[in-house]
Amino acid sequence: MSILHDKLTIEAGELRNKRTALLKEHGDKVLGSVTVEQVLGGMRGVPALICETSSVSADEGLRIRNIPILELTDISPEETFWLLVTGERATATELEELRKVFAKYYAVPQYVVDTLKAMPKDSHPMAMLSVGLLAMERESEFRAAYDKGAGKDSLWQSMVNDSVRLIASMPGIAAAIYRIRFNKGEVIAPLTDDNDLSNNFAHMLGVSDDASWKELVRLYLVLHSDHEGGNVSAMTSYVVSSALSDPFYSVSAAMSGLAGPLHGLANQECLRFIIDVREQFGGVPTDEQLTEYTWNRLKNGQVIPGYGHAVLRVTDPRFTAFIGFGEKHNLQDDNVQITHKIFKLVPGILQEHGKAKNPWPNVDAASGSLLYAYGMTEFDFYTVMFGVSRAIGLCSQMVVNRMMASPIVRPKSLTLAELGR
Ligand code: CMX
Repeated sequence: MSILHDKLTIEAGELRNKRTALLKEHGDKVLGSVTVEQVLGGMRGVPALICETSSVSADEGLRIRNIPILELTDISPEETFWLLVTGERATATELEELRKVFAKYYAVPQYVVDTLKAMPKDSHPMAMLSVGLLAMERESEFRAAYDKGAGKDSLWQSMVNDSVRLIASMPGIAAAIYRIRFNKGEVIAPLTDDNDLSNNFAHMLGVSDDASWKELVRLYLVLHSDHEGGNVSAMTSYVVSSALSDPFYSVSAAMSGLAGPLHGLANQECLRFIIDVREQFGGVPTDEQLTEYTWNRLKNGQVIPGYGHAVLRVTDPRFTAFIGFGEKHNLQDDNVQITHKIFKLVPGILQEHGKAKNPWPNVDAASGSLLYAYGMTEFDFYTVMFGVSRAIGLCSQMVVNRMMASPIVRPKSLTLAELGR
């Protein structure tokens, strides 16, 4: 992947120098203290990770390389990858080159398709995604380079190659899962006359020929790509790859974390919630009906999917972008209307309920109703769409960490008795 290698070689040296200088000059500086509440509370807010690719603030949300996500809603997934990994906007020539390399890998190896076909018919699509990636691990150039004795300062190069291969293969793996798992007919081959990643993904899914469907797939892949380093999927791939496991292992593990209902599966759960509401009330409920329904759910100890966030304290800008897409394309079916009504009522209810620190919607609250509107009604699949996008950020973070020659992750654990003392 010479075009990226050329771009990143100087950067890799600079990153390693910066890291070494920080360690040497400030290695003993104290960043803060860790409270018992943080140890018992999922390490919330403990500053313990480096992430160069993106940041998430409580009052604004996602910035990719310091650019607010709402300023990036017109770019492609390829541009997103380039920006995440290099910190710069790609030129037209760089993008064209990158697309050519990606396009080599849109067709998924037959053994991966066969592996997916061999899985039981009731396998969760996310389990299939993790397995599909693990099956591809034998393709890893990173592992081959390590086995041949590549030094730690050069390993990032084979990690770039694996990342490109993995990101480019994800749409084909995901589309194959969609078609196999939901009896959609034969797996569809990639386009021969178009190198664009999201166009190929939209085509291989076989859901719709509408130009705005392609636009939604593109937007979806950009918006979910990265969300700094501390979320479950990013931290999982960071920890796994810190052991020098290659990107296929690391992203497969991250997908298993993304499959959790408190993380990526929330978009599936969100649409299930919307459909439950629609079925219960035979359409769009009144405000009173939805309020009562929401309270019953909360009293039952269930969360409202798509609402709340560990970091954000405002409406997720990615939710805003999806709502904007629905409005631009005049999507107004019952699910979309219920999504709007939930947004109108649920924040107030969650505030009154008084538990959630953030009553506002996250990215998952709107995306499902849009996919559904285009005919992708199998909501068990939605987290796979998320995963295809998130792999872009996970790989970018891993490449940058490998450029820095980051060490193996090994925090200290305590027993409850030790903590008590
Ligand atoms: N509905 C009901 N209760 C909620 C809630 C919601 N949407 N969000 C938070 N709460 C509750 C928590 O369950 C917690 O209750 P307990 O004290 O009984 O355990 C309390 O409010 C405090 O939680 P918090 O500090 O506000 O939120 P956390 O950082 O612990 O968790 C998150 C964040 C996202 C897991 C949580 O808001 C949630 O479960 N939301 C619904 C699921 C969801 O949308 N997940 C997707 C997140 C985006 C992503 O990662 O992809």
